[in-house]
This record gives sequence, structure tokens and C-alpha cells, in this order.
Amino acid sequence: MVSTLEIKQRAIELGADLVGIADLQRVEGLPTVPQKLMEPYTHAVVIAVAISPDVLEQITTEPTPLYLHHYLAANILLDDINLRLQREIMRAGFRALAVPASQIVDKGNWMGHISHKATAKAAGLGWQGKSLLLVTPKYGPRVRLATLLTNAPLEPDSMLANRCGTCQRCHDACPAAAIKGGSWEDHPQTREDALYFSRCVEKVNEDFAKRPEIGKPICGVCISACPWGKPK
Ligand code: B12
Ligand code: SF4
Ligand code: SF4
Repeated sequence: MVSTLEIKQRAIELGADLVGIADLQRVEGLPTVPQKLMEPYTHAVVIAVAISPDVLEQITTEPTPLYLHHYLAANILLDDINLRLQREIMRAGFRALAVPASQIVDKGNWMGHISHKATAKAAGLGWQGKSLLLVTPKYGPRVRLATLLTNAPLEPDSMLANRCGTCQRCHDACPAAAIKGGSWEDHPQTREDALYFSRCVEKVNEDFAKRPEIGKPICGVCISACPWGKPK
């Protein structure tokens, strides 16, 4: 047997800063790759690794090489923790699938296997802000995320309400003017409801990823602008 408490403690011991459990019924209908990805599973364990505010404070209008390295290192840590949790859950006799932190598997539609933001919201780690990022009360959007799908009978956490309020800082800071600034209680119906999606895609792929010192579709400006989790 593997208990909810054991899984959570293990995730923190391995280096996660936050961990939550989602009942997958909460994200029924979420598009995934492949479409039936969630079918064998009932729950998601969602982990977050905090991004250093010191790294992000250097970002105002564009990504830095330091952020690039930090982003890559955080992805490795997330995948490592997730793989170890997967092995422990499987040893206890359950199915488990560690979804990669940052893999794009449908480049035409810009999708990973499953949206970690959607599972993290369902696991009570935070809300989806106007930037479309997952915003946590403690670290704001300064977290990277990963999801583990399982059929182990775990106890789900409660979800959090949206706390963006009248704030528009990510909207004002975006170098591509991609954030529409709309609000919703749970999640926007489509990415287009939140973003001029192609403007963000173009900025990160055609500008930032083409810079020799960056080379990846990263940005960080909407993360750095958010008041939640920002150093005082
Ligand atoms: C492809 C991708 C991109 C693409 C497309 C982004 C996008 N918004 O989809 C590009 C290259 C543009 C990109 C840019 C960025 N990315 Co990116 N990206 C991904 C990746 C690999 C897949 C995202 C995906 O599948 N989206 C699919 C769409 C459909 O989902 P969504 O964006 O979450 O939004 C919808 C759902 O969540 C939905 N929803 C929520 N609950 C429910 C429930 C139901 C039933 C339904 C139907 C829908 C629903 O509401 C939204 C509209 O439908 C993820 C890793 C992962 N596997 O999650 C990282 C990820 C989303 N990226 C991340 C980050 C940080 C960024 C950037 C800031 C760049 C950077 N690293 O500096 C920007 C931010 C852009 C933005 N404002 O959204 C982080 C976000 C962390 C956080 N705190 O939220 C992630 C989770 C990586 C990680 N491991 O942490 N990214
Ligand atoms: S990642 Fe950059 S370009 Fe995309 S929405 Fe955020 S601030 Fe704008
Ligand atoms: S910057 Fe403001 S509006 Fe944008 S996600 Fe953070 S709290 Fe929400």
C-alpha cells in the first residue's frame, strides 16, 4: 500500500517545494496527447519546484542566459523526482506515469502530453492567472511543474479560488502584448480567451529562441512581473 502522506513526504524529501493530489474527474475533457492518456488513471500527483526569485528579478523585458540554465536544471530535478515517485508507486503495485516536465509532443498545436497547469490547479497548488500561468500563493508563478498519473487511491486536495483580482501587471509587462487581461473563476475555455496566442509563440520562438545565448523558447517576463511570490 502507498499512502497519500507517504507520497507527499517523499516528494518533498526528494526536492519538491509543493505537492498536491488531483482527482482526474476534475479535469475530465482536458485535451491530452494521446487523447485517451488519462483513461487508465484516477489521480494525479503534481509537484512544483520553485524558481529562484533572484534569477527572475534580473528579467524585465527578455530572458537571460542565467534563467535558461536555471530552467533546464529545474526540468531535470522535476523529471528526476517524478521518475523516483513513479518507481515507488509501481513497486507498491499501482500504475504510474511520470509526464515529462517540458516536452512538446504536438508541435503543430503546441501541446505536451497533458497540461501541468491544469493538473496543478486541480491538485490545489494554485490558480490559472491572467497570464495563463499557474500562480501559487507562496511562490506566485515562480514554479515549474510536473505531473504523475496513477491509479493509486489517493486523497485529493481542495482547489483554490482565483486571486488575480484587478491586477494587470503581466498584461502590462508582456513584450509581445500577448496577454488579453481577461478573468475567469476556474479556467479560460481556450488559450485564445487568455492570450493572443500567436504573439507569444512568435516572440518566444522567432525572437528569444533564435538568440545564440538563449536558444530555447523561453521568456520569463510574465513570471517576473507577477506580485505573488515576488521578493519585497
Ligand atoms: C507547449 C508549451 C509552451 C508553448 C505553448 C504555451 C501554452 N500556453 O500552451 C509556448 C512555447 C508558447 C510556451 C510558452 C511559455 N511557457 Co510553456 N509549456 C508548454 C508545455 C510543454 C505544454 C503546454 C500545453 O500542453 N498546453 C495545452 C493547453 C491546452 O493548456 P494550457 O496552456 O494549460 O491552458 C488550458 C488548460 O489549462 C485549460 N484548463 C485548465 N483546467 C481545465 C480543465 C478542463 C476540463 C479543460 C477542458 C481545460 C482546462 O485552460 C486553458 C485553456 O483551455 C508545458 C508543459 C506541460 N506539459 O504542461 C510548458 C509550461 C506550460 N510552460 C511554462 C512556462 C513557464 C512558459 C513560459 C513562461 C516560457 C518560459 N519558460 O519562460 C511561457 C508562458 C506562455 C503563457 N503565458 O502561457 C510552465 C508553466 C509554469 C507555471 N507556473 O504555470 C510549464 C508548465 C512547464 C513546466 N514544467 O513548468 N510554453
Ligand atoms: S511568455 Fe513572454 S511573450 Fe509570452 S505571454 Fe509571457 S511575457 Fe508575453
Ligand atoms: S501578474 Fe497579476 S494578473 Fe497576472 S497572473 Fe499575476 S496576479 Fe494575475
